[in-house]
Amino acid sequence: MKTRKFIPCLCAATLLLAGCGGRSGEVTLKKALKDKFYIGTALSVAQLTGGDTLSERVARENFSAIVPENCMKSMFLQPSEGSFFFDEADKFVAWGEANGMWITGHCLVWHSQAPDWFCVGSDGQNVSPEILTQRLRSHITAVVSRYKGRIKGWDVVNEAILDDGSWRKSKFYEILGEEFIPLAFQLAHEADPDAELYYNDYSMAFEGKRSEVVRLVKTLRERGLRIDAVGMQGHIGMSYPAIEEFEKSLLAFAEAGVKVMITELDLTVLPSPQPNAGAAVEATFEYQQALNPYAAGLPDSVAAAWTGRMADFFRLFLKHQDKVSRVTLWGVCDDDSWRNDWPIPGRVDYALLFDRQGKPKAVVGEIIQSIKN
Ligand code: 9MR
Repeated sequence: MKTRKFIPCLCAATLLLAGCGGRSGEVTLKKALKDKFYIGTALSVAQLTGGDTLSERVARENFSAIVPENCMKSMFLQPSEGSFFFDEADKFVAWGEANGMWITGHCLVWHSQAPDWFCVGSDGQNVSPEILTQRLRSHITAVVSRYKGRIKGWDVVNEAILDDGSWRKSKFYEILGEEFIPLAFQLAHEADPDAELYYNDYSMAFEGKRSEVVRLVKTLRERGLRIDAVGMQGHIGMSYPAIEEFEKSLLAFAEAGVKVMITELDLTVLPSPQPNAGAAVEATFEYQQALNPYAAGLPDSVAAAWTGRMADFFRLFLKHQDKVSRVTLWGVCDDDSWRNDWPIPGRVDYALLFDRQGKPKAVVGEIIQSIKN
């Protein structure tokens, strides 16, 4: 079971808003946003198995959509070739159904958290295009058809394009070139023709990435393949990205003919040697005390700046609610966030909408109020 760190809360606004936590009859985030877009959260295995009842309750009461933080990645679903492990994913889907959630699957094809066997043979060499095609077919078909009609949308391919618009030289790319993406979309569609299909990536505000993702969407559509939305991961910081650049990308993707989803939203307050790294998992740094400034609590001034920036992003999503189909936070309460351990392990961050006691932060009240007005 996760041990929650108690951090004195210095933010008076949070106390004032403690009433918005989701007790029956109160206006919660999901009620307020009901006619706008889904408001989602990533859930981890601890929340599925009763090890974290606080986050489970907060998720149930405040969110209308869920995505698995880790348990549907290929290294967990198919750790060795042909042997699937669905126990946790099954629990995740059952929990989502029992609680009336829109369920997204994450993610079918990703260079990270993929098992070694997927792309490499026993000789240590890349497998042939034919073998990789067959492995993609059996993985995607098994996973998507297992949850046919229950998982409503899939992150089919995750993080294939780099910030400058060039392609990530993943094993999938080395073996199949750009064709691995259309192939994955085609296989997912064959396995569940009703499921929505998405391309998902971070740092989408970069111009190079924006144009290449637009090209990708257009190519898929020209080839008659289904793609419903682009997922803009929202791993943002206090100084990055410029909200105008984020908006340009949102509009460019919508213009290309798909919906936009903000898929992995979290706003770090912590300093970073590489603030605009997005979610590049390889960008990690050693712990230094000086880079963990809020371990004992978040000063009011910093909390207010955080609230302002998160509110600005939500204002943007609401402004474009005709284009945005879902906004998903990457975790429920601050303690859950991967941001506490990336890009520097062992820090105390405040990246999500609910604090370590499961209380909604000031911004939640602001979002609800702005919709009421
Ligand atoms: O939050 C996830 C974390 O628990 C894992 O250790 C990490 C492994 O790379 O993946 C995290 O989730 C990632 C998501 O699946 C894809 N976009 C970036 C997210 C943060 O790294």
